[in-house]
Amino acid sequence: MKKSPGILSAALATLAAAAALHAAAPKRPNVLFIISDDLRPELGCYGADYMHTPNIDRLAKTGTLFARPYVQQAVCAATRASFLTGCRPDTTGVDYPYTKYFVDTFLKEKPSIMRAFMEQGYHVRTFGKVHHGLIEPLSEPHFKPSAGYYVMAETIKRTGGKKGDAAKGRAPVAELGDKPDSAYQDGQIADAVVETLGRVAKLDEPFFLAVGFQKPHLPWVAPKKYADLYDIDTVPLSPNPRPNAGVPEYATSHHAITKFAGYPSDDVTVAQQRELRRDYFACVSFVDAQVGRVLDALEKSGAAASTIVVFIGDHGWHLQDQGMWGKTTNYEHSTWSPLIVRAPGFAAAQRSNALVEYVDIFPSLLDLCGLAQPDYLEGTSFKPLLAQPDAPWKTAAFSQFPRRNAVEGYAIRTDRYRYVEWRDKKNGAVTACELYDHKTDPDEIANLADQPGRAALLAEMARQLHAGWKAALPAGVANRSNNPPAPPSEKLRDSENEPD
Ligand SMILES: [Ca+2]
Repeated sequence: MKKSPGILSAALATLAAAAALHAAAPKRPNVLFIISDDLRPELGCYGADYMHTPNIDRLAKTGTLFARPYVQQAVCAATRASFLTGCRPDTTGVDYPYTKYFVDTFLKEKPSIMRAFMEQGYHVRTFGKVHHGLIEPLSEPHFKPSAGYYVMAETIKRTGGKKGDAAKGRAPVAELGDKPDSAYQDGQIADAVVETLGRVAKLDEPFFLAVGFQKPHLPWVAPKKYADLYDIDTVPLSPNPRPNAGVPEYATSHHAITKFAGYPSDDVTVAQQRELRRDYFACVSFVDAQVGRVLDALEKSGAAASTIVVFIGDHGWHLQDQGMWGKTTNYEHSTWSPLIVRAPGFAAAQRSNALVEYVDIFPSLLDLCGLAQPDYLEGTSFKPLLAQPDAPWKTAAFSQFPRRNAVEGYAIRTDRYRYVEWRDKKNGAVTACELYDHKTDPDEIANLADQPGRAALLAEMARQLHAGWKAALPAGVANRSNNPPAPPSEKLRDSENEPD
């Protein structure tokens, strides 16, 4: 379009004024947002002393470890649609794959956290698996690794190197090769982040990098050196390896591992359990090493002191727990996933036992960066917990999981209990309840819902679940993440108080 000189010069003047304003304003903090796929909090810093996770542990030592974060729906697409938009699964409408409505309508009206930061002046790039099967146009192109799921020739020959082969029973559940990190997807992702950090740290505008490592999602493919960190004979076994008694079959329904070659659909032997757990742990240590490379590059870039680092999973996993190898439940093992936050200006080596939710991440990052908050967000900024980790906080965290066979489960985790209510999708009638007491049963083995003398407790749990997430917010926190507006400067306040 041809512009008249007058319009052009006016536009330039506006740009110049904006640039002057930008130069005068302090630069906002950068954000390095790291996601690890299917990562349960079985990490050194979460108390698993047999794990080799020195880099995530060192991040925790320099930031705040949230001991009890919960995801809203324990499967890749649903949890990502939720935490990337700051809305809960019933609002996004995403259960398994991203829906056309979510991509074409919802995300246009309610932008992802990446787009929200880009629209507020950040340089934004994504790497690997951030969304589930969606790549958004951002400040620079998304980085997709070129490595396949399997990297060794004999495996590739056997399976064609495609994940889809798992469904045909041809692909192995694990491949531990004598290969360098950069032969694997997550190694290539770390390479790209290291390169990008070196560039974007020099930009005038702040950066937001969303880094999606793809392990420890199945198949458990990683360099062999990470498996060698573990002595298979001492790999701990699940404390609750059998399905819970007295719960409906649909409480556990997903046996992801049985799609792969060589593993039975029912009883996995103790030797197999140790081997499988070791393979998962190897992938966790592999991701940990890539996190270390990224953190080192952040230090080297000179931007570490002005960068917020957030590390999360996307949901947990059952490693034989409740008889399951997979996710997609309303249990602790699926809904509990890590959250570590390091933000400039807050103390190091902190731990918060507050109940927080992944839906809180979006409003928290906007809050920490001083950015505008959309009014529809369904999470709550946990910034106050960085200042005071033991501040009174939410009374419950909410999760859900629908089953395709006509029931849906809604769960709350309170300080002491997990309560799950399964309902008929058509009429809402309660078909089953589960109640676990974490004070006496942290592994969620004994369902108390059918035991005598529990009626009052069950009624109270049901009341809290039905009251919903807004009723569980800390006192004094509105159902918006916004902190109160910043108080006026001292000078302004003084002048306002002066009598005329
Ligand atoms: Ca996942």
